[in-house]
Amino acid sequence: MSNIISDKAVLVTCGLPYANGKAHVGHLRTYIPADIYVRSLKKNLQEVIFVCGSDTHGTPIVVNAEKLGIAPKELVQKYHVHFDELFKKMDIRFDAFGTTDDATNHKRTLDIVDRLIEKGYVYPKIIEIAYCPQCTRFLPDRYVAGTCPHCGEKARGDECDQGCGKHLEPGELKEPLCTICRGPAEYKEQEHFFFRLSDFADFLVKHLENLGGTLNARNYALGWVKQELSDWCITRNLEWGVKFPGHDDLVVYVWVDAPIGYIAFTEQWAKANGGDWEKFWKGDCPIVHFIGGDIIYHHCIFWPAMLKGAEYSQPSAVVASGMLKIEDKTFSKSRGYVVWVEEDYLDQGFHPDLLRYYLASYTSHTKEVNFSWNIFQDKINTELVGVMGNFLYRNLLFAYKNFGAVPEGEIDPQVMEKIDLTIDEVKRANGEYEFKKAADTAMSLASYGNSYFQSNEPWKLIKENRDACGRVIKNCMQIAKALVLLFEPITPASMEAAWKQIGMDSDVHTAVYDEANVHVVSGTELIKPEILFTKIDDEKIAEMETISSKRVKAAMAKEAGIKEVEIMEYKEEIEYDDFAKLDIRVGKIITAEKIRKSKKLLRLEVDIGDDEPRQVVAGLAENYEPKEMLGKTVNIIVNLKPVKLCGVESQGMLLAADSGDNVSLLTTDKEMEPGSSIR
Ligand code: B3M
Ligand code: ZN
Repeated sequence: MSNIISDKAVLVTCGLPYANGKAHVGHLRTYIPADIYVRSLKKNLQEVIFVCGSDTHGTPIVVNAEKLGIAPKELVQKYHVHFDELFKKMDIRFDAFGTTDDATNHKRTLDIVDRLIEKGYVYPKIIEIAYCPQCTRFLPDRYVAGTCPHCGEKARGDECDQGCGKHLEPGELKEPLCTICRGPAEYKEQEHFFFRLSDFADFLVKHLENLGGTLNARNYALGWVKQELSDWCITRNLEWGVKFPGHDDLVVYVWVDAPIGYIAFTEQWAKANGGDWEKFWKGDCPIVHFIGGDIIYHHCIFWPAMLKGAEYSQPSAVVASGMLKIEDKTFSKSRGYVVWVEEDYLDQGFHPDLLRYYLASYTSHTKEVNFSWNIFQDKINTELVGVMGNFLYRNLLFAYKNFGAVPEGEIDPQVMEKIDLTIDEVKRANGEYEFKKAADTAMSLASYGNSYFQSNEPWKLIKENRDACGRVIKNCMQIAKALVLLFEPITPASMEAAWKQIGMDSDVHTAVYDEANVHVVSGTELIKPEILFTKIDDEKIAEMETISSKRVKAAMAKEAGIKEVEIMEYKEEIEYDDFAKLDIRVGKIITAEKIRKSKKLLRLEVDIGDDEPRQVVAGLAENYEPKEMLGKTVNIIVNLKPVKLCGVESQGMLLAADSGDNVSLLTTDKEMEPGSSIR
């Protein structure tokens, strides 16, 4: 795929996190490589602007706020701050980090939507929308759950998240269910607005054929365009969001205003820094989107069509990362398959650089990653500590102890050549979004350094030929300098420390790759080096594995439970008076026996505080042995009309909980007198 090498500035964006929950390692699978890419471009003398922000609209936010009983604004504010701080802690440095609820984004969205309307790309249409008769409201997107019409898996209103991954239009979901009250939903007609996506099919084919980035994004999208594009419903019945012009009861679909956030954040960056946002969005400076592999459709189909329709520039590249899984389950915070960045990682005392290295170097960017604490430990201990850290420390310590400064000597042309080749290779790999290859190549220079040190035996030379020893060490210092520059994009904080240790007083973050060609200066004083990376011990990893596997087990149990209650339909609403008609009392079982001729029925006598016990026939023979029922305190309805079951009169009914495969008699929390009333 083509490298974005440009004499113009490049805009890099990251998919916007929904501001409705905490950051997990799955998020970082996209943001860390994007940050590495940006740092690497800068090291290659490329001007880059890096923007992102919180996605604050849409039903993921409103549903969560509603469940928590707070206003959407309050929810998004909290998580916006969380993400902003967390990215800083992970050394992911955006030039702007806004929110899609900012005035800039409302304005930009309206501008684009108005323009699309003006140009005839938007039309009204009556469609069927899921509606909940219990909650008396329309159910957009995640307010409704059901079955995917394409693959039959459980799905959300707007996407088949556990099955085929397809985007779903309103009205497509089968067996709709309200996610708030869990009752059955129905479809009702309503007017909505559609974007003429189908008009853009030819444009999209051309656009995608020239699109840079990773092949997964381009090829999936080309496949979709070549099938068939249906027009796209761009309005929703919500109060929270960007109002659809002229319709106060409608907002635009979150996938309209969320990507427009990329433009708004560029505008905000421009305003704060005296920059020009139009050179990207109306000019020809390249735009590179980093996204998760699950939102390719939105970025490669909806988004470029919308931009084209409104006469804005389109993205040059879409870089889609493979998803992160935990124990083979797709990361999902709502479902509980998750490793939190804060409590499971940073708060456990792990350095941000370790996770950055692991995520960048574990596997190629487009592949799925199965998060594993063991592999994390192994990669850190053998590579970062064993190869890179080892080379820097042994060389720097030797230099510091024996020379106190960068020694005199010539730089070996072979060493220079190795450095040059490595840098070229790393630049190319990063430019091709091959972050694993870039990390491995950088690491190979550390291995080279170790062999160079080892084979030249400076610890022997220092006794025999101090000058020759100095020459070896000076060459090692040159290798170290190149290594620090190469690793700065991956492990920036550690390389800041390493840069000082090799005697450099400039800022390693703004230093460029070309500096690796500048010879280290003999006589530069050295400070006592410190160990940069330390091994992660087995106990810590065992502890982390326990936390993870407990969480996954709990999530699986929760999922299994949800399936059973989900299909329960709710009965119609009743008045209090209806309830008050029931006479329910506490009773104690004094007799229990099987009824002959029946598998299910038991004959019971229940003391309800009267002179005479009540005779009750209960369908509990498959759940209880008669003798285990004796003496139990129960709840009994005493004013049901008597009925005869298997020839035995039943003068009441016991209350029991029933989950489908389990039945449990209701009893009282404290010892209660027979005859006490229940209300
Ligand atoms: N907020 C998050 C997601 O679906 C969504 C991304 C928006 S990017 C414009 O992964
Ligand atoms: Zn409902």
